[in-house]
Amino acid sequence: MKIDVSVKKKLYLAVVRFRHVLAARTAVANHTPGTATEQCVASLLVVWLCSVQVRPQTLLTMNRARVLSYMLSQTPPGTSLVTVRAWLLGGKRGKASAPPPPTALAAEPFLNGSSSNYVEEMYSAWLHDPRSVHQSWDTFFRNASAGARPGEAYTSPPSLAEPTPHHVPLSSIAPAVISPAVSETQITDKVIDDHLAVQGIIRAYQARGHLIAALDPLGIDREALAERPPTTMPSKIVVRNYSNAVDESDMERLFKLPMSTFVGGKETTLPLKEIIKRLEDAYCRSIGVEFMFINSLEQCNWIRQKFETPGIMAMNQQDKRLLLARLTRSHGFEAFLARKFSSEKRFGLEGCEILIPAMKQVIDRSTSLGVESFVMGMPHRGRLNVLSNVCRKPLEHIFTQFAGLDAGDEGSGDVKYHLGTYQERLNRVTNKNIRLAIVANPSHLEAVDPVVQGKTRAEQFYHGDSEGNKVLSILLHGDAAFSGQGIVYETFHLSELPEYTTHGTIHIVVNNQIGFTTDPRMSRSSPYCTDVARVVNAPIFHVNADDPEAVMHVCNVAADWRHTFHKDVVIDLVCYRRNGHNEIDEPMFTQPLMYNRIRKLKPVIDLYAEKLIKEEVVTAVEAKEVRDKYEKILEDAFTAAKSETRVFNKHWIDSPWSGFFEGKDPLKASPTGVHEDTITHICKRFSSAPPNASDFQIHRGLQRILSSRMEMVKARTVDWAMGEAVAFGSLLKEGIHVRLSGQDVERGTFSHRHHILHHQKMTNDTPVDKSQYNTLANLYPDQAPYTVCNSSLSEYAVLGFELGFSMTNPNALVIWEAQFGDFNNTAQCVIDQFISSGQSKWIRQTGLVLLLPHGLEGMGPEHSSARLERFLQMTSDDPDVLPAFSNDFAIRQLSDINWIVANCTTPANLFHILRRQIALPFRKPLILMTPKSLLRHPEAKSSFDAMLEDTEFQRIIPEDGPATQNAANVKRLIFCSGKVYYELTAARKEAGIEDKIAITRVEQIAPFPYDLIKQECDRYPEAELVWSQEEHKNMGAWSYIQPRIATALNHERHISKCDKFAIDSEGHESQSWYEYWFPWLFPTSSPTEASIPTKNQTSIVSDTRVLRYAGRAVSASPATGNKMTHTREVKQLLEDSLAL
Ligand SMILES: Cc1ncc(C[n+]2csc(CCOP(=O)(O)OP(=O)(O)O)c2C)c(N)n1
Ligand SMILES: [Mg+2]
Repeated sequence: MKIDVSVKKKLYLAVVRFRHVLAARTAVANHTPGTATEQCVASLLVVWLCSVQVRPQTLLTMNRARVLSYMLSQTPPGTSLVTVRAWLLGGKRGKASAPPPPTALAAEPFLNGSSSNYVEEMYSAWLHDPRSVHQSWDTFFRNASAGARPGEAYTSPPSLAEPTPHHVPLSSIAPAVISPAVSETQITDKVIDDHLAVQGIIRAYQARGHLIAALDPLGIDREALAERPPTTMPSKIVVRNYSNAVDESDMERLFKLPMSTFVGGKETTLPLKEIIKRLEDAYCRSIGVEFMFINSLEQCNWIRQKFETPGIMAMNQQDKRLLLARLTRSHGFEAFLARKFSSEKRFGLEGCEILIPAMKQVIDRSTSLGVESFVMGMPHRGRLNVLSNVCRKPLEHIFTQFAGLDAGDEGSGDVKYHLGTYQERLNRVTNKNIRLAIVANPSHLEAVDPVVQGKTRAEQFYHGDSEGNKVLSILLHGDAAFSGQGIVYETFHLSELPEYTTHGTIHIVVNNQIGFTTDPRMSRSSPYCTDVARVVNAPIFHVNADDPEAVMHVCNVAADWRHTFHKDVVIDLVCYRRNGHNEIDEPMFTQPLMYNRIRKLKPVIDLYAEKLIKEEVVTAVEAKEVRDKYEKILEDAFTAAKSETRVFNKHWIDSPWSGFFEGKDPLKASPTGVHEDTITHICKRFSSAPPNASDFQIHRGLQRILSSRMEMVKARTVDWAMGEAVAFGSLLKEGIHVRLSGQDVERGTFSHRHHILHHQKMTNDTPVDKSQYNTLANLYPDQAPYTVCNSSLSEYAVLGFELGFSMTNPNALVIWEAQFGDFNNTAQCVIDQFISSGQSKWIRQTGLVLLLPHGLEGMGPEHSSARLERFLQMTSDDPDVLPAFSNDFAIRQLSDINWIVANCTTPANLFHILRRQIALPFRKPLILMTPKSLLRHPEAKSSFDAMLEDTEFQRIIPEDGPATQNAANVKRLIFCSGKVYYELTAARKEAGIEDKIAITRVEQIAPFPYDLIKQECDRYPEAELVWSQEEHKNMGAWSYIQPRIATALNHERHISKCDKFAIDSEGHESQSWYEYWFPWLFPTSSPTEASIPTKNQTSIVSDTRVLRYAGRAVSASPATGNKMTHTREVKQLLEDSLAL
């Protein structure tokens, strides 16, 4: 006979729907008669016991409310919980009148007319395969076939969830109470109550066992299990009220184990004493597991199984020996540095030496599960040890960092405990090649987290690793920083977002229970430093760092978890800090008690070696041999390092791009203009509905936008959005991946972009917007992918993420757009510590673009200023030095500067500057002020002509009106940048003075276009020079422009290339990045006298012309909040600029 699988499925679903009945069982055990929910609970219980009576079809069509009311309707009117319970149990409790004794019909209530079809289905299925039906049916049909009399064949289902291997007949656990032939409706109240209590105890251990786990090697944190008097009774801290439900006399009683525990192994019943012992072993020894807040039952069960299964933590001898060897190295490294460089800061790992074996275990395990690349971020603590013993960075490179040597190449460098590295090596345990990167980071704790995530995501993206099976991020944290820094929270919130997920990060906290001089009582309000991870349902494994084998176990589980569920997980290494914050600090000043304890503690290497010697896993001689061998390796490297005379920043690059620079002229950019056909094709697609337009309903307003775009195509013009789209589209055509990320970027804050079209028709199946069309992703069949993604409402994490993304592949245009420019200030750390200074500190390049809406539009103090002045202030070009003018002036400037700051006024210039990011033979961050009102300004449009092949980015846009015909008589030359240009030209036109005033736009502000500005000034020899800006005088570009225009006009100084790079103490020129990558283009030569600049090379040739400021006065606030004042200020600005 054929089984109808849908019946099986439906029954299962029905059963699952009633999972909450389990809760009812607990409620019954704990109930207070007369509560409001009593009726419901009673009903649930009825349905639980009689669930098979309900037709699955009926159940499947009912929502939760209906299920409840249905249940209520099944309950005899006026029945109280006590009554129902008494009725069900056949007991005498409760004052309500007892229900009638069970009859045959009452015992088998499902055998009624309305369920006959269903029963038949079940019976057919059972005949075919008894395992295909629920256990209760199986029992029923078995008993009935064996000739049981009516009323005796039915046994109530043991559980409403999936059948469990733990199922045992109740008769076996309560033999004194019932005989096998007796129905369980006759089980006593006590049996039920006690079982429910034991279930509660089990659950309590799972949820709260960590509260008494012996996690703290110092033992100052809490009353750990180890310190409690030995007893078989469960701890009240863990089981709370359940401790009253059982007493010593219950300890030897057998209890059936529920399916929610794995402590039984193959056993289905255990004495209570043994259950408690096993739970304490699993949850209250050296490991404290926090996971019961996770919403997924599957995930909770997975974790239970990983910690509860008897013997699961056992380790074989070989692994123990490996662990000892790794601990030996970790300890030996710190001890060696302490001896050799006793007065140097190194932020050693002493007190948490287990970190090294822990990381290696995570890496080994993950490698065996298929991971090939690890991207890591970490703070100062133990960093050198990790670099050496986890990444296998040559020891010589590390030791030379202590030697105070000169830099042998480009870059200002960084302190040794911030540097990154990239290593490829063979993982000896798995015999697989792996890549390991530690991302360089600033002192700012946790700031590197999102950068690591972005880099990881990019590696996954470019390797086609859509599930994160090959690339894994590991983030290390300090306890104080993990709980204190908001960026941790922001980063966690990226973890499950489709375009930002790295498919699970393994977090390891070096929880030394102190941050600098502040202990947890003063540094956080949460019970654990790891609580932040709970927001993403990440399991948290606290572990005593002095129990190395327990640590290895959680590392394995963490790696397996990440592999199985692709979700974040936290390992909290509870340890101590043997020294002060750094090796020179005195910790007794502030933590005398803690440090008194610490001084009495043996290092973990000694503890573990003693343990293994006692277990006869190693001998004392063998343990010593391992130590001596490593000591020799260290000594040899130390001797070799002594012969080094320079340190090289290039040894510390975390994201090498060697292939990118090969064969390129370092000072030659590719053209940025494109063929007209390309422009037309992209513009047409950008102006059209999806190809399957008939099935895809576009919003009416959007249809209008698309039609007006098509009109522009006919007129061969583009507006801002279209200029941007052509830049993106043409890069995509050339195989360049484009990624645009930020808040609401898909539509655009100002509703101008609309890169994702949404199908407007809703169906019942798609209650949420699901049908979307990404136009730019569908321009050419062989184009590169286009990613446009609305981000979480974070600037710090998202900008950090995009920076990390951009570091991975130089052949990608990665863009972060701020909702309004001023919001970049909450990402200030990324801007200051990474973007503006990253290349200098870590010789790491990035072409990341920041789009920052900027401009005073009368919208008030917020949303007006992207703080242009700050970016300009951090620009690394010298205001007093005029670089030599040459054919490659513009690109040399770009190469030398730390970033590019621009404010474009035409879509064509936007198009070119975006494409130039990729056309350059190197990568520089681009800080772009972007407009708001210009997005729709009728004049802020460009012709296709301005984007064709022979065109390029215009660093300045000179005056091209009547004033150019009359240059010698022009009275004033106004320089300006950004949208104020359009206000100035309109006012000038109105005043009829277009021939008297020339207006030149400075589009690229930094590096400053000295050459072109000087040309402009020379073109209008009689003109007064004015800088006009809409920002207040102490803001905007004025402070940057003023000294540079002065330098352009009044100073001439020939500066040789080497002036931009360090000259060492012997007068040798150090290498620039491009000399490093392109040595054949720069043959080494001894510096001549002429090429070594001196301070006296400046010569003043003229000081007759000065630049006047026209604009708003200084202000503390970026813009007024008053409309009238705004209008007045604009009027004043225009008058100051234009009045002759
Ligand atoms: C954002 C930031 N604020 C302050 C500091 C200064 N600081 C450096 S280490 C440290 C203590 C860090 O404690 P913890 O995170 O527990 O790491 P540990 O040093 O204990 O390993 C502080 C406050 C910093 N580096 N970064
Ligand atoms: Mg700490």
